[in-house]
Amino acid sequence: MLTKPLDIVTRDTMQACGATAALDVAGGMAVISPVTGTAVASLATHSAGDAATAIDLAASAFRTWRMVPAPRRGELVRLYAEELRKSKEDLGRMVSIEAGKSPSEGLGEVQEMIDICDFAVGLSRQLYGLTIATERPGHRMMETWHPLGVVGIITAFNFPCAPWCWNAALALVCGDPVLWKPSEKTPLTALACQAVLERAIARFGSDAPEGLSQVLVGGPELGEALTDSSRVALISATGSTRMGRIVGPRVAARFGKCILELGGNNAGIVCPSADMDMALRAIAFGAMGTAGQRCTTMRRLFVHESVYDQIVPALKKAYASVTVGNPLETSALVGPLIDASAYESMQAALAEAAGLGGTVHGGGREEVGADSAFYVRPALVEMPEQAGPVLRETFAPILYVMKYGDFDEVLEQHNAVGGGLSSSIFTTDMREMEHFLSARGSDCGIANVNIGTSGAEIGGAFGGEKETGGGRESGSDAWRAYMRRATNTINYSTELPLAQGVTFDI
Ligand code: UN1
Repeated sequence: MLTKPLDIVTRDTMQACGATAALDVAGGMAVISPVTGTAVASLATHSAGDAATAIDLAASAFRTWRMVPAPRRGELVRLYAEELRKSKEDLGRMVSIEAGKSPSEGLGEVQEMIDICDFAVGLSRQLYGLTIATERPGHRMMETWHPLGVVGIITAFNFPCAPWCWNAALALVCGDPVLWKPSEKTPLTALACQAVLERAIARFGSDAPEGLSQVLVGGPELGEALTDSSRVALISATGSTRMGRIVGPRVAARFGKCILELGGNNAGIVCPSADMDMALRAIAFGAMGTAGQRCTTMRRLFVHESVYDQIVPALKKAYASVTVGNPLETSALVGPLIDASAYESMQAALAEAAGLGGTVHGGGREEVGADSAFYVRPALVEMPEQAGPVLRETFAPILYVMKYGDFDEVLEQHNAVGGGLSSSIFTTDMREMEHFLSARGSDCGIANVNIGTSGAEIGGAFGGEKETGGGRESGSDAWRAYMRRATNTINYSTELPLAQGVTFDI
């Protein structure tokens, strides 16, 4: 049991991070912890006017920051990684309080922030451009990467800090100030991350301009202010496909740039040759971890008919026995849903699945503490076919299981949904594996073999296709989205030959 009420634990944790925001503003925005379903803070919010002022400040910070050498910018991110290491326990606890994650998953999210900072520090010396052969004698052609401008970052409740940091760490080394609009459900974690960054900025010194990183707390009007401002060069938005359908066209209308990381409808395929024990454990984490509230959560499972009676009973057992409980007071593997509306969408999807002939195992409410907290037993649903709710993302722990016979057909079924984020195959057959990873295989941004759909490392590019939005964040060459490319042609000869053999003699 916690020795203090949750609002006091919250206050202590925020203080330990160095966050000074008033947490008890009369009439402010209530921050509800899904752990208890009760308010842990009441925060002042920003207005659209405040957002405009923040954009002004960020735009002026850009003028300074873009001229600071990239390796020096990397030094700020290096200091941030140091501060994050010091505050890892506290930030992890904030994630657990606000998003309801188990301590291990809360800490894991902070570790993702540390990892991307380390990556970005190295990157600050590797923002390479190409040198390109020219057709003209005495000429040289090259690409230069320049800072892009202010980056607006919109994040979702389920990962209240890591996706911000994937964006912010890269943006900062690339020379871009950041403006963060966190989910209204998880503003405290954002304020805590900002406070920890401010400690790094204080150590870094005066090269860091005022307004280099700012947080905007409040409702959708703040996201709109960022989306619609021509002074915000890039919007990186993580959240639902519904949100992406609003943000994408608005940013495109002003020719701004966008990175969209939206919903997924991620599937696994269990082939006859799979290592069944390994598959079982991977599916359990992928489908039930974080109470099914990851964009990478496994939501569909195709099982070959020859092994269906082997793996499905084992899965049913795991679903019936997995521990569901208060993540701050027990070692439960599955914590709460974020709120009542998540619970209602889950129940609606289960009822719809049953109406289509699905057999639902689990999925009911578990009494854990107050009525205002929504804990559920994860649901395993055996479906006769891929239809109804199986075709869409319900942000809750529901795994729809279907039988397959033919490998080519299952690949078609796998790709026959809107989401295109993550995917897995469980097989020890090399041909199946390679087909799954080939051009006619998984159409997702992430395609895995013998691991689940979730829990990606930061070193790879993260994101997906189709209704997932097409953006890529985090590792690999995702940094290019935060910079603008200039192609430079330099003539060091005494002649002026024109390309393509064109003549123009005056
Ligand atoms: C998300 O759910 O928005 O791959 C991000 C994963 C994590 C990131 C999830 N590294 O599950």
